[in-house]
Amino acid sequence: MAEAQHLDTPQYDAVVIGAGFAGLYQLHCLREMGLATTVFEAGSNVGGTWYWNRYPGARTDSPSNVYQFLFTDKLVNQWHWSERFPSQAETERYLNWVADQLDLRSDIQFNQRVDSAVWSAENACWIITTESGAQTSARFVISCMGPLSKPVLPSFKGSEAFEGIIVHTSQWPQQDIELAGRRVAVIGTGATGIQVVQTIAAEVQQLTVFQRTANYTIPMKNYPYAESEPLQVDGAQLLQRTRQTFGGFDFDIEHRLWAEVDPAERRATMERLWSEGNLALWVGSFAEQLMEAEANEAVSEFVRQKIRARINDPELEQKLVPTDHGFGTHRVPLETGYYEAYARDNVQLIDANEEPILHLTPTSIVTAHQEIPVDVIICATGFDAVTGALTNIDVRGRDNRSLADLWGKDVRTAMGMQVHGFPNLFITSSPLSPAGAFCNAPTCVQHSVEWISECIGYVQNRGSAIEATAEFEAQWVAHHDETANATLIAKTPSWYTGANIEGKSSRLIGYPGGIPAYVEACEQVKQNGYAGFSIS
Ligand code: NA7
Repeated sequence: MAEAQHLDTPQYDAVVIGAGFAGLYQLHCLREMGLATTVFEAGSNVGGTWYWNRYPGARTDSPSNVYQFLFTDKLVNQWHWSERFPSQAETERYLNWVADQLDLRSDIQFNQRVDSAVWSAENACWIITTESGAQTSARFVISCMGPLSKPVLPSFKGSEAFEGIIVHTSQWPQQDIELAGRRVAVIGTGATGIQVVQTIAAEVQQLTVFQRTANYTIPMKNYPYAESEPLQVDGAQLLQRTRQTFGGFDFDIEHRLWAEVDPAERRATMERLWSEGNLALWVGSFAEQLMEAEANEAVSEFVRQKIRARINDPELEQKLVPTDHGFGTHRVPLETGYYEAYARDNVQLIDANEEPILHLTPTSIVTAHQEIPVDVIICATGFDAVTGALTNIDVRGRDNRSLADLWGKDVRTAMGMQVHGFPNLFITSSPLSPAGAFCNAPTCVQHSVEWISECIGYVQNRGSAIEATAEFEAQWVAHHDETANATLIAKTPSWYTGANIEGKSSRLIGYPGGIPAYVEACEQVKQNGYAGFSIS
């Protein structure tokens, strides 16, 4: 573990971990404030999620008008998105362009995975050690590692002898994997698995999909923007708008009450939102559908009918139409031709609950009923979401307390910004904030980064350390729980509740009170001189 020595003056004002959306903007803001800042990035380039998740079919489920930086005219309307829902490649190119436009690269250290961060009370700074053993000290640390960056890989008996390729979608190699004409298995049918399946079905020789849980989906309405008529937005206005809507998009939740709208009008509303081809039916519809069983069942059945209409085979219908959870209680993926992929002769869908993988041979997957020859196994099996990236680092706060130990028992934060006991550590895409799970990522990233930057500016003039008080954290956790427990999402096992990781502390990982309520709470704290935080 790092030791605090010769650190009377920290080497940097701030260390940022991660160079995706959050890290790039955080670096820009701190540099604009005149703070000596460096970024540690595990990858060899910028992009974060869009650097790592290069699997076939990866694209955003948020439209490009709101899935971009809106904070400066230097960036808004200077990049011409080619389509409504950009691909991984285009989003990665965009983030590279942002890094160049803002001249960020000189302050980013690539191929530097952070191993530990240890608070030195004596010097009021963090000692950061990277995997290479190099040590740095900084007054502030800002975690910008994204909510979904620690992959979960299943372990299979026989995998060490398997002669083909086993790959997690978020660890897809830069040089790509040749899939054309090969026998491929995909494990997992969340947002990622669905994108992979619909993309590779026609290309591979044989595709076997292992599904544990069928998901509700919405057909993505994607379309190109003509070169001559690129997407144009009013950045300042749109940025403000995204902070006034429930999910951080440019559409808001339906403000009429479910109970006060007659069934025909409810149906018309669902049809209208469905046909938007985005996530509006999920986070831009009646609030009750995520809170009351009856409303939820009505929307669930509406979506089931839409899915059934796409499937001609009763056995496939049985497997693909979700019945074990309600619409929107899991992340709702957008899809394009997903159901049609299963009508192909070269595609087989296996219910992984009835027919789990027993073991691998050097060339095949063996289940209770069959042996399936495979060349490539693609694990679209998700992430240790929201907490995993930070608990993967040995973070030691005051009195040597371990963040991994704390969150292992109880995932808590103060408004998602800090954790009591960990001075000068700020977190973006944090547990118990909307950014953790229920927000169009760039909306929440821009908000969190701005709040954190202003807070650091405030502290700098008043002391050397800021830390959330235990009382404020307890208040936020209680408010979070009250808000969360009113939803059906908190009652349904998924990665939102930590259920995909054995032994993970169970608490709804994202704050589901909506962006406006969250932004207002953060604003109140700031207006009151960072009430709830102590400065020393
Ligand atoms: P998700 O949403 O966590 O999906 C993972 C999928 O993998 C899900 O269908 C899981 O089934 C399945 N899974 C996980 N482990 C196994 C094993 N061992 N065997 C079979 N199936 C398994 O991750 P994604 O990457 O799809 O999406 C994450 C986010 O990225 C998404 O929300 C968007 O925000 C973008 P389960 O549902 O647990 O039964």
